[in-house]
Amino acid sequence: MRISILCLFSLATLAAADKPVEIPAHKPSLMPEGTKVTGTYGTEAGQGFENLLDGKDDTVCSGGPGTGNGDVLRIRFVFPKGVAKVVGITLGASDKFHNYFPHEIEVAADTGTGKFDTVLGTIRDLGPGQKTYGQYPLCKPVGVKEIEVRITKYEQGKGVKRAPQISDIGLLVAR
Ligand SMILES: [Ca+2]
Repeated sequence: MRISILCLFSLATLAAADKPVEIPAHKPSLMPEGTKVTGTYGTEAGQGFENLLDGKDDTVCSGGPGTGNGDVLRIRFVFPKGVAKVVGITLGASDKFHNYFPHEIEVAADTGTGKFDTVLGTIRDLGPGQKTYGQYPLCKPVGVKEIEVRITKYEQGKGVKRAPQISDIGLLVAR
C-alpha cells in the first residue's frame, strides 16, 4: 500500500514538474453540452464564468473589484458524463489592456476519486491579450469527471485588483 501511494505521488510530481511526456495527436473541443462552471471569486455582471464555455472570444469572464487579492483562483468545470482522453486545455485571450491577466495556470482533474487530486500540468509564461490564447497539451490521455483550473500567478493590476480576464476555456482531447 505504501509503495502504491509513493508511485501516485511520483506521477503527480512528474506532471507538476513539466517533465517531457509523450502526448498523442489531439484536437481542441468545447466543454461538453451541460457542463456546469463555477468559480471561487465574484465576477462582473454579464461577464460570468458561463462566458468561458461558448467558444467565442468576444464574451469574456472578468473578476469583480478586489477579487485579484493574490489568492489562488479556482474555476471548476463539472461534466455531465465525464470526458475521455483529455490531454490538456485551450485558453482564449486575456485582457488586451494589460491590467488583469494570468502568468501561470495549473490544471487539475477529478478522474473519479471525487477530488481534484490529479494534476495534469502547469502552463507558464502566460500574459495579456493574445499571449494567453492557445492550445496547451499537458499530459497523457486521461478520463476526467471534473476539471479545476487554478490561476496560481497573475497580474493584479494597479488600483482596483481583479481576477484575470479570460475569454474562453476548452479541452484538448486525443484524436
Ligand atoms: Ca467566451
